[in-house]
Order: sequence, then C-alpha cells, then structure tokens
Amino acid sequence: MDYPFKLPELSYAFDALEPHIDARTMEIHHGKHHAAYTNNLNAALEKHPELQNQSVESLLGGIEGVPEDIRTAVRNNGGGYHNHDMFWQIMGPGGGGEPQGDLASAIQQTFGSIADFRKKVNAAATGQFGSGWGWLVWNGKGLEVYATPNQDSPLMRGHQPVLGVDVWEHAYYLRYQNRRPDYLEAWWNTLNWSEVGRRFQQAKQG
Ligand code: MN3
Repeated sequence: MDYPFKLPELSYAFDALEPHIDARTMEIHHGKHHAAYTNNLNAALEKHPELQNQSVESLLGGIEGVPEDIRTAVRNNGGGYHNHDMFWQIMGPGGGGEPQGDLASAIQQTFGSIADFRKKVNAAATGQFGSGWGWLVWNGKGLEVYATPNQDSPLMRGHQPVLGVDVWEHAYYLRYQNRRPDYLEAWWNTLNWSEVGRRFQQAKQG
C-alpha cells in the first residue's frame, strides 16, 4: 500500500541540473509544487478509505471509476504526484546525449531519427496551450508523442509514459521567463537516458 503517499526524495542536489535548470526552480518545484500534489492527493483519499489500497498508477488508469466527489482532485493531484515522480528520475547530473540500444532503434524506426524525435517532442510541448506535459509513450503497440493539459497522465489513456517534460511555467519561468522553447532545448541536456531506456523496457512488458 502506498497510502498515504510521500513526497519522493530527489536523488541529486537542487543545483545538480545547473545551468539547464536552476537550483531555485528545482527547490520550489520539488519542495512546494510536488509536495502540494502529494498532500492534496492524500487529503482526497482520506474521504474514500476503500481506495487507499490502490497504487497511484491504478487510480490514474481507472480515473473514470474514481468517485465523482474526488475524481477531479485525484486527476489533478494524483497526476501531479505521478508525473513529477517520473520527471525527477528521468533527469540527472551529467545527463544528455542520445538514447542507446532498443530505445534508440525504436525511436529511429518510429520517428525517422533521434533529431526528428526531439523536434516532435519540442513541437508537442511548445504547442500545448497553457500548462501541461509533452510525452513519449508506449501505447501498447508502439511509441507515440503527444501533449496533455494540466497534470493529465498518459495512464488515463491506457498508455505507459516513457518520458515526459513539464511545461508548466513553474518548471522554467525563473530562468527562461516566457521562452518555453529555450527551456525545452536546455532540458534535453538533463536527460538520464539509461533510466528512460529502463522505462521503455518496462512499458513494453506492460
Ligand atoms: Mn511541475
């Protein structure tokens, strides 16, 4: 049982992603935003003890079956909890470079090249009006790139997230202000591709 959910610890220092993502942004993003999603998810589930034995993946995958009085809270805060947990793990100090192995082959087969794949993620993430996420997902048959609004998770579509990039302004405004494309370009330099590759294998295995 995961309930009550706990704010996952970062496995690196707030300044570890400098200069791409600044320490103050990381501190607020993890310590305030992710903490708030965690607390609000717990508060929502307090009202429904029968859901407290479910994983967050199960809650999001079955979001339409969550009782209506807490469905929006679980959608937003459960999504926020799970999305950020992944986000911290797919980044890290000394990141960047290119995917390797099976993931690299699958990306090349699906999108033509690694460069075309990056363009596609950047376009989806830049094109998301307002707040949301850009994703690479395993849709059960292959890889797909798209964006979701707010804290919506690919799990709500029955898809497995392989990587995701947060394009809420809180993720980049201190350093990049309104320049979301500049943030996205820099973000690729933080990617922990071995973790993304591990998630790809896990997603394919269902
Ligand atoms: Mn965020």
